[in-house]
Amino acid sequence: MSELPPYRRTRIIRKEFAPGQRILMISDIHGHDSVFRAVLKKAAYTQDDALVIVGDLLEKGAESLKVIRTLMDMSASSNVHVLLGNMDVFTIHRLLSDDPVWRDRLFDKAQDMIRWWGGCLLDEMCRELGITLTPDIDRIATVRRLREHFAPELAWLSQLPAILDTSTITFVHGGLPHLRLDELEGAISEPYLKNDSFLSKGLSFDRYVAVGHWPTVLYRDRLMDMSPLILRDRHIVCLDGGCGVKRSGQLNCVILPDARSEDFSFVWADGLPHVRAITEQAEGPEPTYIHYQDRAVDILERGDEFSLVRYHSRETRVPTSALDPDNPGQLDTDMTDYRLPVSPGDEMSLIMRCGDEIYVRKDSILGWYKGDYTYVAENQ
Ligand SMILES: [Mn+2]
Repeated sequence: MSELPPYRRTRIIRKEFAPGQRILMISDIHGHDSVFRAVLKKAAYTQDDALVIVGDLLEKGAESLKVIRTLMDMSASSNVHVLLGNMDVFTIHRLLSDDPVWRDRLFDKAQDMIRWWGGCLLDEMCRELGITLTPDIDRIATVRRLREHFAPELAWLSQLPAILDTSTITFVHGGLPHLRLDELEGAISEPYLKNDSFLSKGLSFDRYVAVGHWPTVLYRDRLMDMSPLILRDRHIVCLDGGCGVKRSGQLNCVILPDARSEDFSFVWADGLPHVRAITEQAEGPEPTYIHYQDRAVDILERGDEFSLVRYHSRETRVPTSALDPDNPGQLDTDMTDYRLPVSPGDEMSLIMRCGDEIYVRKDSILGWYKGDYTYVAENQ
């Protein structure tokens, strides 16, 4: 325990929001600076609002460095609170640890991250210094230069707390076993930051716990709904709309008019093109939701655009492009065949085209639309 660096220990900030102060909570920005700015705009954010960023600022996007600098600036205000997520701690540790295992992980993962997410913090930092990330790069010398040049950013990240505690809401990236926070303080924070499928643990609390980390869509069983989950009986708020983790994701911002209110609302933003429906579409039959954690299928008929598959005794169709080329019989993503109810004028985020249909998100719900549409000039 003694050699644990401070950023891996549970640090807790305690404070009270001012009466009448709006509270905005956002998690899992994951390197999406422009989407973060868009969601603040949609929320009509002002500096009088309390803003809580519930961890995972970094990676799975191409603007991690921008997110760090945006939040460094904003958190000069006492109304802005930024918390660590598991991805942030991993990234900081990879950059700051002298353990070669962690340093190698930083470099070994970089190319995959660039391929999957269009960038990674290491690459962004190198680019700013005019360094090209080649396979034979001198890792020790590179890290030394990055630590020196990005000392302010790394120092800021390293001092972020894991938990923000108030008398009505406690904020933490992953989840908590209980609210006796004194018992958690100073301990390794990883179980509270990387608390997978927190809701499934069945816990409830006597005041609200607001978490990110686990996309809410993973808790849903019928429709692929990315909106926040508000469980009033258990006092849990799940924020993560899957921004960065999946192309179909959205960045949610949950809003409370006052700390003593339970009148939750939310806005969201994404980086996708937006379209407006021209033709009506009736809702389809009972949809099949192929869950990410259970995405094995039997391929019955492979087509150019769509393929017919069997999933848990149901026949459904999936875009052929969603079949994992390296893993026959498995999708490389979650998927639904839901035909959305759509009225002329409805706005939707365009995720992909397949055949003469489009896969969209409308009102936080994923599904298919086969009709005429126009592009909305300005996203948001
Ligand atoms: Mn996370």
